[in-house]
Amino acid sequence: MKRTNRDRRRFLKQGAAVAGLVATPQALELAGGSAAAAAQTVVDHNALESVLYGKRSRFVTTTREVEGRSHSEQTLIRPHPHRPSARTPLAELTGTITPTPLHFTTQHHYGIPDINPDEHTLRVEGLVDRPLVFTMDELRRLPFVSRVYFLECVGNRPNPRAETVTGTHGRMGCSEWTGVPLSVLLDEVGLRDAASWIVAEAADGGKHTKSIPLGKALDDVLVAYGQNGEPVRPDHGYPLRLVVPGFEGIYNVKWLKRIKVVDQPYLSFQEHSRFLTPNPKTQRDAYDFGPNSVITQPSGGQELQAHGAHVISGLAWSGSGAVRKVEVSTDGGATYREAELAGPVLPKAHTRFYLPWRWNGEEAVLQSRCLDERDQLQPTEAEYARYWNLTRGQLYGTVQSQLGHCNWIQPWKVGRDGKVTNGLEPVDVVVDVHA
Ligand SMILES: Nc1nc2c(c(=O)[nH]1)N[C@H]1C(S)=C(S)[C@@H](COP(=O)(O)O)O[C@H]1N2
Ligand SMILES: [Mo]
Repeated sequence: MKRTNRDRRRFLKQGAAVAGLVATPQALELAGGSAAAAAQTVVDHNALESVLYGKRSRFVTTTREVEGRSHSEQTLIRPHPHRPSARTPLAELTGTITPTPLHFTTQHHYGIPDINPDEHTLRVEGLVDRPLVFTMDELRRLPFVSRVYFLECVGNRPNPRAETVTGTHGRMGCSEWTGVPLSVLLDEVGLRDAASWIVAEAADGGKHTKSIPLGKALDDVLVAYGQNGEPVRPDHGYPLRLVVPGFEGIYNVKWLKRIKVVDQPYLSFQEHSRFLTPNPKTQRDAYDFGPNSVITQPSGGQELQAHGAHVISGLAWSGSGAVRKVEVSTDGGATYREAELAGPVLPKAHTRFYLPWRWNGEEAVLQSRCLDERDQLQPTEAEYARYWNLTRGQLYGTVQSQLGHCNWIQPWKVGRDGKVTNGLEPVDVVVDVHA
């Protein structure tokens, strides 16, 4: 296998040299690989192009994972077959920051607009004293902050039918966001007394629109133009997006063009009764994601190569603040041990945890649970179902956006052969928000 690859690479190099051209798609096809995979093999790290904009090693081929069957079955409307959404390959990542090109992306039906920042403006109006229109240049001249926050789609859910952690939790990422606190802009325009909500609107074809309580808007919401040190990329909202820390991803309006200050939530297309009427059972948690965690290593689809020393590692986060503690079980939740937190523990951000573990070759069920700074503990599937009075059939047969925040524990089972599989009891049907 290795030899074949090397032969292919030599073929590609020679072919390109003889023709004096970059390998054509036909040549790549001839070489037997997919165009994308083969293109990886001709990266010259000393080429000016590679030096101008860094390239990764050709031995690193991790990509996002395009949202499932919607794209093979073109008749399904959601999401649009030619405007793919994609998940973060969580098992391949280290640390807490999601590399921007691997950060999951969701664009519903309308695709990614190509916006010229010189022509883009943000209008702030409604129940204000001085409605204002900001150009990108004007926004960049205002006070700004850089903050690390996770961004998670409500579509994430432990899932007995998913084979990997990308399948269960790949609709999330964590970035350092840079931008103007929305409170600064609202201060500039001056709020009228009746102001109690804001409505944020996008410049995409679908005018993605979300209502956000004013208290949140004045708290920690950012109007962001930077992600991980560079401009927000087109798939994440270039040139401007809202970052609404700890809230569901859908609030984080990309390609932001208008903020209207209002006195009640607007029932836009993206709204849902659950977003607008806080559930008395959860009170202030109606918007914030609760405590959550998942083991990424080892996780579904991986294989332990040897008995002995391993490290169990994963991510923990909470929309309500910082992670206080993560515990890991290797016996399906019968006993837990406290994990180490490996690095910065920031509010509403991914926190990396690990626990050294010796695998003795026996079956093991690995799972983690997160306790957040408000002493909220991540529930098991049974605890979650009991609390909401749902059967397992309802847990997995209800679309996530109606169910709420699906933060119950996802176990992974290690077999005697070292293979890691899903540790949840099987179910026949899982209804998915993107299916
Ligand atoms: N304009 C616009 N903003 C949007 C969306 C969209 O379709 N259009 N999708 C929302 C949803 S459902 C999610 S989960 C996040 C995803 O952000 P990302 O693509 O940067 O990961 O963007 C939100 N903001
Ligand atoms: Mo989402």
